[in-house]
Amino acid sequence: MALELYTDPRLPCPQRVHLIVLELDLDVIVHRVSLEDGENRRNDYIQLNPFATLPCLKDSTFSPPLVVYESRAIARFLAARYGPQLLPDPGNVSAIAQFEQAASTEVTTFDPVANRLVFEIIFKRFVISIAVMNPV
Ligand SMILES: N[C@@H](CCC(=O)N[C@@H](CS)C(=O)NCC(=O)O)C(=O)O
Repeated sequence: MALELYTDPRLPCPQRVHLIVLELDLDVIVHRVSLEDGENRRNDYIQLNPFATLPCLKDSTFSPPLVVYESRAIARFLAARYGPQLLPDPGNVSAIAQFEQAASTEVTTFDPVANRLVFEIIFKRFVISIAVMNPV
């Protein structure tokens, strides 16, 4: 049980991590966490990720096991640990600058717009149906 991923592969943030898991052909135990059933708000999951969001990774090759949440942080960690060929050479500052530029553009320019569109077009109806099924 070296690598365990807490996820729902249908969702966009977890998909960032699934992409790199596939790219590196990593052997990962997948724990599906249902947002619909509130499994992300259970105590055992909050212990792993206090923000109660997906995805979350546990790497038991560390002692104590390393737990990482935030999809981009997980992706970068997996690359650094298991696929450094995906990252710029640490001695090549211009390659690092271009990598960071692209990563920053994704977070600050692309994602805020794309995320909202994906929510409006795809996920809003699910959120509304969950709220209807589970009134406060
Ligand atoms: N910035 C975080 C966002 C994580 C996030 O919001 N994940 C969504 C699924 S795409 C989630 O778990 N939402 C449940 C909630 O906010 O209660 C990341 O990239 O991992």
